[in-house]
Amino acid sequence: MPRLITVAAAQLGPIQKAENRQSVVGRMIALMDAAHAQGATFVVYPELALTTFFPRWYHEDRAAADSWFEAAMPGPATQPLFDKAKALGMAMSFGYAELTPDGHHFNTSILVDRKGNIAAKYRKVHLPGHVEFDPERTHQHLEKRYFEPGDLGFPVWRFEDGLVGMAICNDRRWPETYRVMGLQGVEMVVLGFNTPSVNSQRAGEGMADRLFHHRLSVQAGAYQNATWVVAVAKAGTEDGHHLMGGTLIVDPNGKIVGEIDHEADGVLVHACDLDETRFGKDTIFDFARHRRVEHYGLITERTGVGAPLGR
Ligand code: CDT
Repeated sequence: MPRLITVAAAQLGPIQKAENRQSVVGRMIALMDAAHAQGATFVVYPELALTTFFPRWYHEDRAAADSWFEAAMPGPATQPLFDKAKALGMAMSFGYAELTPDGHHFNTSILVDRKGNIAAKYRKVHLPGHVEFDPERTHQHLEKRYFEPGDLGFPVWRFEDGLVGMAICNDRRWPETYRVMGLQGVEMVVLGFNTPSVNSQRAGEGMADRLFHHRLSVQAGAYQNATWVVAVAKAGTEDGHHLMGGTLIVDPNGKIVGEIDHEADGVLVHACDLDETRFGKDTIFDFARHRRVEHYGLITERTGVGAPLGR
């Protein structure tokens, strides 16, 4: 019997600054209905799914940005999403800006089980961007201003019928993200992203390069750790700022099994056989047999580049 998770990558089209949570949750519920109609039992939404990608907007007063954050999950606006998931018996994952009771701010995603209970939480570790307004950039990317780095690491959970981990957007570019989960036997990584289609510090780097780096990172992470990866975009133009899209599902062999080629709300459904992870995990990426940790010390000893170890 194959161990199947029929997953829906539920891409959101643009969310304008003026669109409220109730409206976005309505769109997410419509996507859940579409996913359910296509046989999915697990629906994955993007990073910061409930609002526009607000880190592009500078608030001089840091506290003014708190209006983008959720102090409770579920809260009044998101409760209907949880109710719908429970009614349909759907598991889900989505990202949101988390404000903790003691005043901490994180870029967070959660796993919610088929009964509507939060089963797991992840807080984005690799925050891109900058703290202060940067006039040199074509657009701002103020994640380092509004969020603290995640404090929960990269755990993997027994979820649905497999071992599932989470990452968020920029995390997908870092091999450490996948390897820490790979060392826990991860079989499916779910991640949401908001990627501007232009590099704010390199105007010539447009959408083709951005999509190339996105696919390269996700496919490499999947292959090198023999895991499924479900990567879900927020896409399209938000108040004049374009997000590139590129929602895709990658198999444990590193191959793209499906991709969304538009910038609107839409679902990509795939029945992922978790046992397909076995071949890679038992052969070329059998970590216990092949890894040489005695040579990997620099990975945790150094953050940045230091002196070469050779002559
Ligand atoms: N949301 C997010 O992490 N976006 C980044 C943009 C990097 S450019 C500052 C990404 O890795 O796609």
